[in-house]
Amino acid sequence: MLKWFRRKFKKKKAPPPEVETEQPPPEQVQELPQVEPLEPVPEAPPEEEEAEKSSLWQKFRAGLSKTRERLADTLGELFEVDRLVDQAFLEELEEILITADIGIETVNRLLEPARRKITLGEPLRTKELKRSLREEILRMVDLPSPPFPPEASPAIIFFIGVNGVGKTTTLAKVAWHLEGRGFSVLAVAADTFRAAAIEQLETWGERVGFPVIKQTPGADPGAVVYQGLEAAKARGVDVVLVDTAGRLHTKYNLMEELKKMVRVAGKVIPGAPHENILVLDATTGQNAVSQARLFGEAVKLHSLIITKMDGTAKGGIAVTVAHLFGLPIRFIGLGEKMEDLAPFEPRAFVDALLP
Ligand SMILES: Nc1nc2c(ncn2[C@@H]2O[C@H](COP(=O)(O)OP(=O)(O)OP(=O)(O)O)[C@@H](O)[C@H]2O)c(=O)[nH]1
Ligand SMILES: [Mg+2]
Repeated sequence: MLKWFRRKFKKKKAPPPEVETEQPPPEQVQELPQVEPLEPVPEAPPEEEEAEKSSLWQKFRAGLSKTRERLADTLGELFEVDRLVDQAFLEELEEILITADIGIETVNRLLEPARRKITLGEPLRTKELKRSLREEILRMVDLPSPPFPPEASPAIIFFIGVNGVGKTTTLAKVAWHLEGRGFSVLAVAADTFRAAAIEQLETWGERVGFPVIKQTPGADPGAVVYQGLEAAKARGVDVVLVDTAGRLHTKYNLMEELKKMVRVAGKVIPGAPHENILVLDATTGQNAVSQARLFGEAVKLHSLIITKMDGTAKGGIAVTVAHLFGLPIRFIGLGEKMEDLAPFEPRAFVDALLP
């Protein structure tokens, strides 16, 4: 837990003030159910990090309020009375989990041990089932994740995903987050497909304060990546964030374009890109699974960012994709502003899903 905060990182400048001052409205705080205390952190982090951590933690929990209201509350009713689990109980539980967009395959996997017990006529109490469900979901989302940003200089990160999932916005949020942690950031406008895409990234660059390497609309995205990475080397930048086009994942040539960008990056900086983040929109539901499959066939994916968690009660898709593809979730998107991004916290996430 909270490995992200424990990691030592360079501090060149103070984090943006909003991180420390932002608090959810008081009524939201009151609505939050009790959570288990955080695991003890071996070395006490400085006060500044402690405040930041607590603010991000609150943000994470507040952003998942829709999922919590719908799922945890419904499950709370189901599990309210401790009794023996029967077939009807399992069916109801299955339906609720599927409604939250935990895919059928994952739900089957979650409920399989309970089904086996019932079939064998072994007694199983709802309390026990609830505990094992929580443990299993936690295991599915608490995947080992290497440091973020990757330990390379410069570290090259690609933002990949279909149209409108939030790649460009998320890139800007990640830039803001990294700058707050003291890293210098440069963005590459490799979505040359639309002129508006380059402008959008530039606007974010001005707002957040990061330089953007761009070419004219319609330019070869591989050439922009080449130019961007050369610029990053020359300027001694810490992290390069590459915005890619919202390619239709069923169109062969667009996938080929993505593969080419990845190849170009590796030529300029051996080992790059160090992290390919698949950006998924939580509201798209099960379609996210086919997006992960298709992009994963084209390039190596390293991690996930799930956006628009603020707008949906279907946060369960995060469990499915992380579990099926073994991809750790780095952040979740909780709104449209640059500060609306929270590092993924497996335990808080499970707390939002389950009663
Ligand atoms: N509510 C909410 N909206 C978000 C979030 N992330 C992105 N958005 C919005 O989603 C819309 C699309 O975001 P973009 O960043 O342009 O998406 P994109 O993947 O870059 O889109 P293309 O460049 O067309 O492929 C914008 O209106 C964003 O403000 C989020 O976490 N929550
Ligand atoms: Mg975009």
